[in-house]
Amino acid sequence: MSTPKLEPKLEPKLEPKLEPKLEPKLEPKLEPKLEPKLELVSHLLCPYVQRAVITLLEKNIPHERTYIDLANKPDWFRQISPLGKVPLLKVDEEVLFESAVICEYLNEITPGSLHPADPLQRAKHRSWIEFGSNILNNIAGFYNAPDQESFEQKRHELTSKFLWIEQSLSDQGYFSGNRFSIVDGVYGTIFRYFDVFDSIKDFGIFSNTPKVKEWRQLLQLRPSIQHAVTEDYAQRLLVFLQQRQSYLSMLIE
Ligand SMILES: N[C@@H](CCC(=O)N[C@@H](CS)C(=O)NCC(=O)O)C(=O)O
Repeated sequence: MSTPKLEPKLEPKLEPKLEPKLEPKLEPKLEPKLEPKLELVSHLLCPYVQRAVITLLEKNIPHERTYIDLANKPDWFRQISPLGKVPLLKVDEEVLFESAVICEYLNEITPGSLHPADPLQRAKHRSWIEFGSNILNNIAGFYNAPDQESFEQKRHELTSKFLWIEQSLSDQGYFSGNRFSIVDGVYGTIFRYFDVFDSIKDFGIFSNTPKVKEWRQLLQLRPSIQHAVTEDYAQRLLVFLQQRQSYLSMLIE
């Protein structure tokens, strides 16, 4: 009897388990992120320009400033300024106009914020910034008033505007506490007018607003506010006021 030939028991051949072949993951090649080139088109006396400069300085943002003569606007400026006004911010090839928009943009592209985090508080700051623009119109009315009667009326308007501010100010230094915000910068540029008006005469505009007075003094110390204008700003403003041929001009000796 022949024994059946035993076939050697073959282990099933294990194919090595094939992992799906992965393509090496290609990371998008990171170009070094270039900061946009910023150029602020400015005017030496413009308070709206100063708002943008203060934001640039507070946020330490590299930029260039180009000053133009608004009485003789260059063609290149007319071609890129939809409202014919400064400030303009050139961002590489793009152009932004309106100081509020420019300040918000600069605030957003950099770390930290010069606005409160809370939406309601932030909206309130924006309201009082708008109020600041309204005060600037009153200031223009004040230095352009042709006679004593209209001058007194403008003086009264300014006094009542600051009574509103008195009621809205915090008790802790800056507008809404101990942190400097865009709204503080806006009023820093407004108070700068009064430094020159005070050199002409005491018009008593802050007589009943002790908190505003203190705030004004604090803002005078802020380097960004100090450096938002050239050193000859006060002298330039005085010459500008003299040229108004207004009631105030006549008070300048
Ligand atoms: N709402 C504008 C106001 C800017 C503005 O009035 N700028 C003035 C100079 S302070 C200006 O350029 N005026 C044009 C002109 O005088 O022709 C802003 O906030 O940027």
